[in-house]
Amino acid sequence: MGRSGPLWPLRGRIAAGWVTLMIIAGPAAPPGVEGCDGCGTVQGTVAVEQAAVRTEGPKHDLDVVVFLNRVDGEEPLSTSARAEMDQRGLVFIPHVLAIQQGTTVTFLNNDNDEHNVYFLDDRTGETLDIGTWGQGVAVDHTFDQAGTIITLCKLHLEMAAYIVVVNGPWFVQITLDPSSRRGEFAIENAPPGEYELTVWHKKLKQKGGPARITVRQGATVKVETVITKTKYAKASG
Ligand SMILES: [Cu+2]
Repeated sequence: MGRSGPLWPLRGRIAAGWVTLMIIAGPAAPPGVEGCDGCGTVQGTVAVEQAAVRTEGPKHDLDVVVFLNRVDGEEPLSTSARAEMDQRGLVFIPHVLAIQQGTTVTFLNNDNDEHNVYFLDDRTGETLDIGTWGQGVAVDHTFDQAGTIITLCKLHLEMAAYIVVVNGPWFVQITLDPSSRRGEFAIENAPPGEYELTVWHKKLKQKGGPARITVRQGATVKVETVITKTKYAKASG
């Protein structure tokens, strides 16, 4: 899931720089590192265990972000990419947005009502109000630090979205299959090295915590992961 079938054959052309197509195709293809000779692929599954999952409505629980962090001393990478988050029908769209640090997000208002945007850093509890504006207005904000930013509107308490900022280009956002509660992912163009693989979900935690993986030259690493309620997710060791 997470990759729309008809667009999939175009992926090679998207990677070659068809920026317009990439926007239409949405967040399925992570930027990776262009022309990464000898890089590897991390491929796997995400399954939900011992937890209820809401499968319908604008705030469903099917969004998952999988990302790699280098743990071998290589510096995190930044980007000047751009992304968008809309406010339409009293809903932030998308509900989950995964970006690389350095990305500038344009916050749009397509409703008749005014909307506010403020951020709550899930880790530090810090908040930042970037303002309140009316229909047709767009405000940019650049996210320079990795972390989960809960995005809220002070005028409509039911509005909430999650911006997952990762510190490298190796991430993918997928949608779990609503009947099986499972999803598959592939992260390409990872240079050989040591990584931690994190599965992010707004409510559930990765069982056993982030998984340590080694990417070898030109190889594919397979990883099966489980997300579950926090009380079942503790690492065993
Ligand atoms: Cu609002």
